[in-house]
Amino acid sequence: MNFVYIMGTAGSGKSALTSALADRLRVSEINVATVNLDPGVRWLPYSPEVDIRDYVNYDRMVEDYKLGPNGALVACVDAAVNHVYEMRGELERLEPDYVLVDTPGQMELFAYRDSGTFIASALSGGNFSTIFLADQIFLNKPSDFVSVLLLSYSVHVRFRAPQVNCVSKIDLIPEEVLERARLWSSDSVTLKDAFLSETADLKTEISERILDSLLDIGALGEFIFISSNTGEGLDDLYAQLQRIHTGGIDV
Ligand SMILES: Nc1nc2c(ncn2[C@@H]2O[C@H](COP(=O)(O)OP(=O)(O)OP(=O)(O)O)[C@@H](O)[C@H]2O)c(=O)[nH]1
Ligand SMILES: [Mg+2]
Repeated sequence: MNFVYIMGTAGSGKSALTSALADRLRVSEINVATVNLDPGVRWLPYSPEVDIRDYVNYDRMVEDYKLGPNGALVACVDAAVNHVYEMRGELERLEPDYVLVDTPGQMELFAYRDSGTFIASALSGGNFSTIFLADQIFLNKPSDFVSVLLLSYSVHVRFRAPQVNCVSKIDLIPEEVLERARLWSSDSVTLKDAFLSETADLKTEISERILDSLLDIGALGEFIFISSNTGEGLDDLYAQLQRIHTGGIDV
């Protein structure tokens, strides 16, 4: 079982990608299972084989402990730690090649808390990669794109797993914006020039050092531009996952 954790900014399209990527893998006759780890979600665009909502009850957390919306989500994810081996048992019975895991909307809930990294590791038995998904709105300015690098790198630091960075919803943006973003993501000199000309009036020196460090450590990596609505980029994403998990060979 190869696990892929789909993380990213709120509303970036994680659930839509879980659904679209599962469909794409099934076209290639790959046995896929999907997992929902968002305890608070009301509706999903797919039917998860394993669902955290079968193990923890968000509404009851709110009522019983008088918690706010985020406090209840935190409590649910913490409580789910006790059920991780039951969830794994459910998956083992299905014997999937790939398990796509949809994570909670509030990224920090899962990515920046120990219960999240514990669940990721225990559920997968350590065999997992991460997808970091950022909404296309982060392509408007170079500084927005740099903030995506910071966020995606922070996820990588937490999980220390092979990671694929993606920008979602590219069906919503004009071709020239997409082309400019492809350039930023593939050519660090272009990105740095664009970033410095935008931020000339801000704390440029600090920002430049941060960006230099990110580029030095390879945080730019490879970006895949996708749309779950049109399917664009999903072949590239699938190929990248195959390279990570099976050395490029079909499972
Ligand atoms: N146009 C377009 N809309 C998309 C795409 N992917 C997702 N959306 C829309 O974006 C909204 C959020 O999508 P979700 O899949 O729920 O995003 P999410 O990251 O799971 O959201 P949270 O779990 O609440 O953080 C929905 O209205 C989706 O229909 C896409 O590729 N193109
Ligand atoms: Mg979601």
